[in-house]
Amino acid sequence: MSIWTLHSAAAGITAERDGYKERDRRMRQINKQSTLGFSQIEVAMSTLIVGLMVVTALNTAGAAMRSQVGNGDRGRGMVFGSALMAEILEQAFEDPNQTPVFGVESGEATSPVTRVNFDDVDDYHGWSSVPQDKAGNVSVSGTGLTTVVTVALADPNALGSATPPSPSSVVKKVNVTVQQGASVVCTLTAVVTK
Ligand SMILES: [Ca+2]
Ligand SMILES: [Ca+2]
Repeated sequence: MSIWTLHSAAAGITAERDGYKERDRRMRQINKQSTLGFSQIEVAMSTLIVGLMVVTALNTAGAAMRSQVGNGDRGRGMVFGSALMAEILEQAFEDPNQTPVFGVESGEATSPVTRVNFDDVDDYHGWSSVPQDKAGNVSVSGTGLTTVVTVALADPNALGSATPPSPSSVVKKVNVTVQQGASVVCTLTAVVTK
């Protein structure tokens, strides 16, 4: 083997080794870029997942809080609605002292408006006020609530009807509704007869 041949072989080995080095360098660079890209994707996904978890937790907490507020309003509504209904049911079917009319009779209206002179069931028709007793004392615990009363002659054969086909003069249906703003928190219904 000549010196030239040995030199050429050595040069070939060197070139091949340099080629391997270059390939290794590129592979390391590609791996580094892949690792960097993967890390960025992981961070983005983690941020998204954490964000979704926070939103879900806030929604759940908000729903629980609204439910608690709703239950509290319903409880208060039942207390004031029941008290008002009980007061109405204690009254006479029609005015005991003067010629009965549907609604308040002469001299029963007061200013400021109270129920102090109401003495029959239909005197309460159209009543709408913050919770207060018959004398007009407003209940602090009823803040935010409104009590509304409707009274109407009812058809004993269609008591559930909002527009009774044959209303009787001896049957009255009383509705007491308690509202929180525009939302109804409870409704009580009673039927009274003469
Ligand atoms: Ca009346
Ligand atoms: Ca009356």
